Amino acid sequence: MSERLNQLGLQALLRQGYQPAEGITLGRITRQDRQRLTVLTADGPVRAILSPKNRLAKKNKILTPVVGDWIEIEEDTSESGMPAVRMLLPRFSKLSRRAAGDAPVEQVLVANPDIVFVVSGLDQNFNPNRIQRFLSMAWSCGLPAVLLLSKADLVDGLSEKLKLLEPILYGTPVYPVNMHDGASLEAPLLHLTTGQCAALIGSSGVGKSTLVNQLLGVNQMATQAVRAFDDKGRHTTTHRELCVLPDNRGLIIDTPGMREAQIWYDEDQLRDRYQALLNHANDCKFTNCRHLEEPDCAVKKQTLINTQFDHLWRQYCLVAYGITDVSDLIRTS
Ligand SMILES: Nc1nc2c(ncn2[C@@H]2O[C@H](COP(=O)(O)OP(=O)(O)OP(=O)(O)O)[C@@H](O)[C@H]2O)c(=O)[nH]1
Ligand SMILES: [Mg+2]
Ligand SMILES: [Zn+2]
Repeated sequence: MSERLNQLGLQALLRQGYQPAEGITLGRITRQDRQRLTVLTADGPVRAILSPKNRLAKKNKILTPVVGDWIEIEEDTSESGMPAVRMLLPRFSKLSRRAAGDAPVEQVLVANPDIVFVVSGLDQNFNPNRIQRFLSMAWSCGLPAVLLLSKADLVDGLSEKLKLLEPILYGTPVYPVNMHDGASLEAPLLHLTTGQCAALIGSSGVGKSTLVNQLLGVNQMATQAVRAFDDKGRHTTTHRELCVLPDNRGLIIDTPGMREAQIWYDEDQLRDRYQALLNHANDCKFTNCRHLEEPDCAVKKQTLINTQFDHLWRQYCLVAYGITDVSDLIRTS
């Protein structure tokens, strides 16, 4: 398969056992505008459409491709002059949130990310509760997170702010950065390599698109100065877009600023993930052990101390044992 597809992360797909059939056009969605998709293939970018057939499937929730998805596209372009999506390939990860509204509905924001870069400003935007919710959004999808604190060039008192974050980080790497200064972005970029994909999330105006442009070396994403009198920003970016970084440094997906981090919990996924740990529950000292702060807890012993996943495990316990209301985690900022 082509070098280009490897840069897009093909290896992860092959590792899952996917074998492209002869003559198939394979690609990764970089942008979606309603029914129209931009897809990167071995031959470069092409435009494709969700055909009526796809839309029917979409109604039955079989097919809802999003940015980051791998798809196969038809050769035939007779329908609209554009090839249609032939098949959506299985995802190996996804970043989801709880969709707006009362019913618990999953909204997949980004397909197949390897890591989440949570971006937060060190200026007025700085808010440990909000940062915690953005981190939880990644963790609850089983994804590792890295925290980028932007606008380090504009603010004082960094060490006090870092101290405030200590209790919520659980081993999350933190990088104070200036999005306009490439050198300050070198360290966080080490979390990405060829074919690996980072999804950016954070409030509006924190510098997600500025980061992407800095890494690309061109102004591909529109950016806009935050209004001087508040820190709300203007939601400059309105679509998600997957960008290929130069020099094989990986992939990054820009997203629109989020006003609130609505956490999506896939109970089944979490239960599967930790079933192996629960198998040790019989060895806990107390038969009614909740695997939180109890002494001689065999389950806790199995988890890695002080890591992001340990934190996720604790949150799972909180939910599974009904100690607190999940809505605490879903609450808006
Ligand atoms: N001085 C300084 N300015 C920054 C930094 N990061 C971003 N900015 C500025 O902040 C403003 C907003 O940046 P954007 O990149 O548009 O923010 P965004 O997160 O993409 O916002 P949305 O698209 O609305 O979600 C721009 O004027 C940037 O130049 C930084 O680290 N230092
Ligand atoms: Mg933006
Ligand atoms: Zn226990």
